[in-house]
Amino acid sequence: MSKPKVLVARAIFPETIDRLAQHFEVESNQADAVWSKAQLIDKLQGKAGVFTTGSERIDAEVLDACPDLKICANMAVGYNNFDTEAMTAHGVLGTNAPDVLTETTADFGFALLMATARRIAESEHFLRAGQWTKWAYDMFSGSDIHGSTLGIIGMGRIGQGIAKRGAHGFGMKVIYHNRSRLDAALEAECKASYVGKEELLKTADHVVLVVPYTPASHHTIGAAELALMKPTATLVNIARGGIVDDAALAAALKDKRIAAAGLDVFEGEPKVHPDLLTVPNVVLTPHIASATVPTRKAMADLAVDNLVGYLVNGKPLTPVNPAVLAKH
Ligand code: 8YV
Repeated sequence: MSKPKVLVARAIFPETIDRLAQHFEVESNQADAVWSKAQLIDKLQGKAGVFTTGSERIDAEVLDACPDLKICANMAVGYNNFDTEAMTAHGVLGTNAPDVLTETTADFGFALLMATARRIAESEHFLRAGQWTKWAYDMFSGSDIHGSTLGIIGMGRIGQGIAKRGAHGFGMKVIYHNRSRLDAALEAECKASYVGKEELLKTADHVVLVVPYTPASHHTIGAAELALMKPTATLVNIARGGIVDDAALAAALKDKRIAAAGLDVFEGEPKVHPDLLTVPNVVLTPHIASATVPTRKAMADLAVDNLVGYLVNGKPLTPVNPAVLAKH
């Protein structure tokens, strides 16, 4: 019997390709070409599965044009690149890569918070530019992390990881806002108190965003929300581009309406709003929150496990639209 065909849409670890090749006829993109939608559709012809990253949009147009497709396995916990409604309607399963990246991403969220509040990137640029000629009492004074109030918007697994780091490691008071309140045991574990969004924005010294991107979470932070924040506050976005109105944020940073921001994700990335590139009080990183070798390998492995689980054994591990399974 011939093996099912799968496409790997982006360059990935050679061992990931080797694992897939044990079960499938694999077409890969190790040259890491950036495909247009038409090219993706062309490559998907005859493929039963596709290994995607957050960069490949799977929507009704793709699905209509690829009738053989059965599963899209995302090497990402976020899956806003999937039109899950259209996928379910077409009987195409989507899977994501949760859990394996939680601690690594929480580490990074905390690192970005610290770099932002303590002005690490800005001061390093100053030093490299040869501008450090003498010490000064107010040179790059930032804001404290320890003992301050950490506000987390989006209290899923990664948000909880950041809460624990803040509360247990740095003695922070943790407040959070989420679609639904955590149960009492989890709140106690995270030492976190539930508050409304407005109260969080008004009282937090540091606001960290970890919400999934949906039409409802688009511009969770815009000009009105930034206006509620303390002028000394920092904002960190490790969630998705589009959760923050980047133009409004750039204006707020320029006018010092908030102290600083740390951004790992951007509206329309890899493009970055030009005004963000010119303000000094922002730390910018290229969507690397999950980027450690073991974690990226674990994410890739989980995507492979989902492809094998579904196409070979009929049992995917982490489906995002399980309604497709019920149809069988
Ligand atoms: C990925 C991410 O690296 O998991 C996610 O949702 O944002 C990142 O960890 C990125 O989406 C590429 O797949």
